[in-house]
Amino acid sequence: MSEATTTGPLSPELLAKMDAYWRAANYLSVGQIYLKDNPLLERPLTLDDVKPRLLGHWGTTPGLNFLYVHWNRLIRERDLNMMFIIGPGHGGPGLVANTYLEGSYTEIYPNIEQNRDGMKRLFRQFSWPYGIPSHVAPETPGSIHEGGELGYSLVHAYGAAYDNPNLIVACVVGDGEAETGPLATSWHSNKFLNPATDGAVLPILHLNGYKIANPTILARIPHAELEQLMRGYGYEPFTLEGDDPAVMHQQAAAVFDTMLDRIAAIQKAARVEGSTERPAWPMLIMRTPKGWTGPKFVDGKPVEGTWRAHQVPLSEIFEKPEHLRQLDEWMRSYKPEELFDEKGKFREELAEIAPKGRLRMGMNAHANGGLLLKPLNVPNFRDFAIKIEGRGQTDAESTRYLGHLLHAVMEANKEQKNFRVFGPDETASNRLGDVITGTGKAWMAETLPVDENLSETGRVMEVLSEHMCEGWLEGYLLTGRHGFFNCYEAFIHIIDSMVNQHAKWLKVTRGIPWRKPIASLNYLLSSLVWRQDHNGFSHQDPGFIDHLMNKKADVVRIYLPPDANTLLSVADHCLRSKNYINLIVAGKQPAPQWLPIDEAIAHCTTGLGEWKWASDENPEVVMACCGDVPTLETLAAVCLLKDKVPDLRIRVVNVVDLMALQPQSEHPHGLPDEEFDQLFPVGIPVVFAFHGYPWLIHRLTYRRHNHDNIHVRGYKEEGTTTTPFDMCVLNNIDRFQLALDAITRVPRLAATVDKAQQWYSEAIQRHHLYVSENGDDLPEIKDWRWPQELTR
Ligand SMILES: Cc1ncc(C[n+]2csc(CCOP(=O)(O)OP(=O)(O)O)c2C)c(N)n1
Ligand SMILES: [Mg+2]
Repeated sequence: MSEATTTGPLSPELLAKMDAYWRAANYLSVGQIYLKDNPLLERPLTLDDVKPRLLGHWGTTPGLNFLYVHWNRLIRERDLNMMFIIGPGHGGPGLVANTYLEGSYTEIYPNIEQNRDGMKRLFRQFSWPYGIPSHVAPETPGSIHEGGELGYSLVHAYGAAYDNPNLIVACVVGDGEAETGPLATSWHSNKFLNPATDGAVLPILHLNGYKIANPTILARIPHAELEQLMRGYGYEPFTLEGDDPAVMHQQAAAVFDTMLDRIAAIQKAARVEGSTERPAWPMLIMRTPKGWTGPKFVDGKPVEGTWRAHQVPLSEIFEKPEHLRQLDEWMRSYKPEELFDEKGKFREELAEIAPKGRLRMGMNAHANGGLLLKPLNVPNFRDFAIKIEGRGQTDAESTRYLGHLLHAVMEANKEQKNFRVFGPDETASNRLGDVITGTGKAWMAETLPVDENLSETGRVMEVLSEHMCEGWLEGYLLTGRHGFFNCYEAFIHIIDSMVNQHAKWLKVTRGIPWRKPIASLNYLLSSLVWRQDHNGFSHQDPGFIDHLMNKKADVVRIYLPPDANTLLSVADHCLRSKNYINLIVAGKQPAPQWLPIDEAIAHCTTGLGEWKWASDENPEVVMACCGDVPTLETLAAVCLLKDKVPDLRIRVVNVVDLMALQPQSEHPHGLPDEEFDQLFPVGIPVVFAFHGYPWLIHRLTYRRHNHDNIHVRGYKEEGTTTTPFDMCVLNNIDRFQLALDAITRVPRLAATVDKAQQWYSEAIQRHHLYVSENGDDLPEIKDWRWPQELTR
């Protein structure tokens, strides 16, 4: 620290303590990366003290530690409710160090005591087999953001801040992270944040200049251009630049005081004076060296302030005695003897500058959202059911009924403000418009008379960025609220990677007793592959189901309700559930309605079952279906078969819960083998029409006794802008194909297969000619209804 007396808001005593606190955090961070013994450096370091594998990231860590100690001062002085989200989550040792220093780590993990032994264990466990991960993981107190996959810090921060008016979410954005698509767009989240009813996000662009091996773009454009960029995103940028700790502490304290005053003024204007202006929220550009306070040179090459500081700056400890010596010198430069007493306890006079109790960032309840989770009020979904008069006789847009329910959910939770609906500009298109009319859509930007339903208090969040929708929702859920994401089926893939990370988070938190369950992440996918009448091939991809299927069975649920009442039942279940990722795939186009509400509930409860009203006793073939269009085609195929082979005994089985197909050993929803065998008797052929890629059904049923007899039709990547039925024909999931499949698979009909093939070819030819000529499906296809006389 420079000897020069610096002026600023910090008294010399506080400045000295804050600097010591920062040194302690840096010391503990380096210790975690390197040491397995000798934590207080009570003797010269030897190779025996050093971990065999040096893993972790130093470069970003001192900057994070610097911020932490400054947040601590602000929390104490201003009594702030503050959370810290760290984009470069590889700075994990910093958060672990700080939560240890403030005491929250030991409270949660009592074996990591505040003494020499505890410190040794703290060091040893880091990046150690069965210890703790190198990143800001679910194991880290005070975190909701892992940060391993870069790009989502700012959306998570905003998601946490919405509807939390008293919360300040400090968010570090790595300057490399800032290059990612999701991060680049997430600055715009401020157009959706209402200073009157939401909390504040305090973004810090951590401009340490480098990524792993390259400079960052934002560090290599003129400062004025960077400021303009931030202004263009609607922020008021502040800058903190330098590397002399004493000067930097004073300047940081001054700039943070100003920024928090700005936040307070913005909130006062909105909350007391009734301003509805979109404010320019403060953000900080923090230009400090990467690997600040670390080794300046290693092997003659510059390290501090360069990309070489990214991971482990002295990496050849076992090969080069000079590295060991430098490590010893580096760690001693923090003066551990001034920071910890002879027992290894953090000195009282330093520890006391941290906030206490729940105000400590490691203990902030918002970062363990399950603690704050209030159950969602879900009105009785039966009240929104569609009345069924005759199977398949009425058409309805199933998702519209869900829209009614979501609207009611919104109303029922208006007071507790803990439910939002997210979507990339498709909520109305997905026929969920009812939910919008109630509360409006969040919007703090300009409005014009032509706009509809935009409101600064809107609770539907629409932005054309699946990343933002996903990230906001995750942040919202992780801080103890509820939500619902609706998206076109094909484009949900954009967030494949984000949902991976959320699934990992959920998996790990299940094994952490102090992390309380949070509300499930619920997706509705609509605008489905089979009905892309005006969009075509680019909009046809049901593969998100396959993607989610790879996740842990205890985290993922996938439902394909075939009509409105089953959709309502499934949605009710999902909205009430915890700690899952629920995927609901349901159509928005007018489609036949099959099940009265009571039957729908019973069907969804088992997840799959025989539709007795369409089935015969003692079946020779099982016609199985999953998804709304496959269900329609299957029932139409049954109808064709009844005409062609009147004595053929058919069983119709519908699957709502895809997971039920798996054996119980693979998934808790799996149907017991005996029940599966009753439904799909061994030796009886199954013609299975599936909404998605067909191979998934094989994967799920691979271990079932009758697997060899299961023949699946599904989407096989044949698509274009064509009629609904032609899409089925292109992918061989149409009624004619399914009927032919049944005839082909039933042994007693072997002699009729040739004739059936002939009939199939003629039917398909007729279809082709008609659609080519008329641009629409044959009336007998379009207007087909389940014949009432076939209902048992
Ligand atoms: C999406 C993604 N791409 C690539 C990586 C690999 N990676 C890890 S750290 C890093 C550099 C990060 O640089 P920056 O955000 O500036 O962080 P800092 O300099 O603070 O370490 C990269 C590319 C990643 N973790 N996530
Ligand atoms: Mg960087």
